[in-house]
Amino acid sequence: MSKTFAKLVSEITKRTDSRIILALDPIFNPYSIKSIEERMKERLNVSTRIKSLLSELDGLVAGVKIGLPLIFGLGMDHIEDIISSARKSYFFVCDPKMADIGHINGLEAAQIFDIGFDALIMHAAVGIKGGIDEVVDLAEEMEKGVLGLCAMSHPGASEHLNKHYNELLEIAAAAGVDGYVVPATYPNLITSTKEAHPSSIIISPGVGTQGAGFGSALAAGADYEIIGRSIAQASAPAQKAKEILKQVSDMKVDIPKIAVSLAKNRCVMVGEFKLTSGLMSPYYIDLRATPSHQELFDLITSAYVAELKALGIQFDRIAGVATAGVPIGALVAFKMRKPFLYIRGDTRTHGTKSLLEGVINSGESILIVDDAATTGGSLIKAVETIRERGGKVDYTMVLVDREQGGAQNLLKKGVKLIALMTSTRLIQELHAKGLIDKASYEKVIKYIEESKNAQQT
Ligand code: BMP
Repeated sequence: MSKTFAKLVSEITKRTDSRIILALDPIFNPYSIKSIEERMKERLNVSTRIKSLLSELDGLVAGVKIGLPLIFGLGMDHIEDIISSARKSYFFVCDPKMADIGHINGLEAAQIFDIGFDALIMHAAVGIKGGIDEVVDLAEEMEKGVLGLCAMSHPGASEHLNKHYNELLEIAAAAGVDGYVVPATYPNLITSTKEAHPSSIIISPGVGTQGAGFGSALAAGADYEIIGRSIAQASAPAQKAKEILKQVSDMKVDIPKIAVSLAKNRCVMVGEFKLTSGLMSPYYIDLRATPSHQELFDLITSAYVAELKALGIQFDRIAGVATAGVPIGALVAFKMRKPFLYIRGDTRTHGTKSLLEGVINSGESILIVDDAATTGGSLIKAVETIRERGGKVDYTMVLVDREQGGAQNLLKKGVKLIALMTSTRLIQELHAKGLIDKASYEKVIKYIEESKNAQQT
């Protein structure tokens, strides 16, 4: 772990307030030019253009990632020159996707670090002993960073590499890397990685040209989005970067801020609580009072909106589930300019005896909103009620997934659960902010893990 790299990254990010890492992969093949003299001139031209691009993007982008195409094309001397010309504005990550024996990795890493790169990316698949270890040791000695790659963004990554994600992540973590490259096209991997390694840096490629939405990886828990072609090949790169930053800031889901506000307003508590199911729990989440706390209510409902936009989910109406899901869903629907309806907690004994209040037209797609999911029982009841009335349900959404089988039970009904955070993440944030003590933290995490395991048996 390099404290210097982490400090550099955090200083630059604070100054720029940008979560973008620019991937510099210009379309450039000097070897198509036969004259060596002309080739050298072209290298100089490209290098000058890159320096001017970096000065144009100063303040809009936090880091720059340079991979093998540009290193091959320009040669390391030009790369060194580019880095030194923009040293104060960015952190520089080399992306050789290193995957050799330790000795060779070490030879490459020494050159990469010597010319000024702050960190490099390497495949976790080579393993620690005689693989990653030499690079991590060298990085520590030279105060540089190592980012482990355990999954990739392209579709073929799911054929083999991404199936082994958890094993590879364990290897990279045990090797002592500073962070991980986690694809934006597989957002669940980002969320689980952030949960397992909250203080590691997560950088995510795959947004923009490869299909994931700008801001989607950040919403899933990444620290940075790696963006290449969408910015570098835009006709006005700085303008494009500004547009992306605006889009990302509109979609910002500030989990730590929400967690703190929930605790301060006593919407999440640790202690001994009896749940609706009769089971005891060492923590309690109750969002019924959130409308009484204006700032928190606004923060939460905007987070639902931001996440829905980040995920690009399309629907016709929002249905809230009584009780807490009604005010939350109503405000989310209002903010998104969608019609709202709600599912009652009990059947009325008079009038229409309907569980559903509001309007659904047959075939419309309905997003169901609630505050938290435990086993998913009330959400499933809502799904069934809406389906009986001719509505289509593909998604349900909550602020907190208590990780007690809700997502799995809903999936059995063909419905996906979108959760802004898991209870593990919520408790981690509260512990990190000093709002719960170590003993309570450990007790709650143990309870969550045990109830997860109970679901699996
Ligand atoms: P673009 O935004 O133009 O698709 O660029 C993505 C960048 O991220 C490229 O430099 C690529 O090498 C890198 N990358 C990726 O796309 N997927 C991965 O899984 C890992 C990467 O490093």
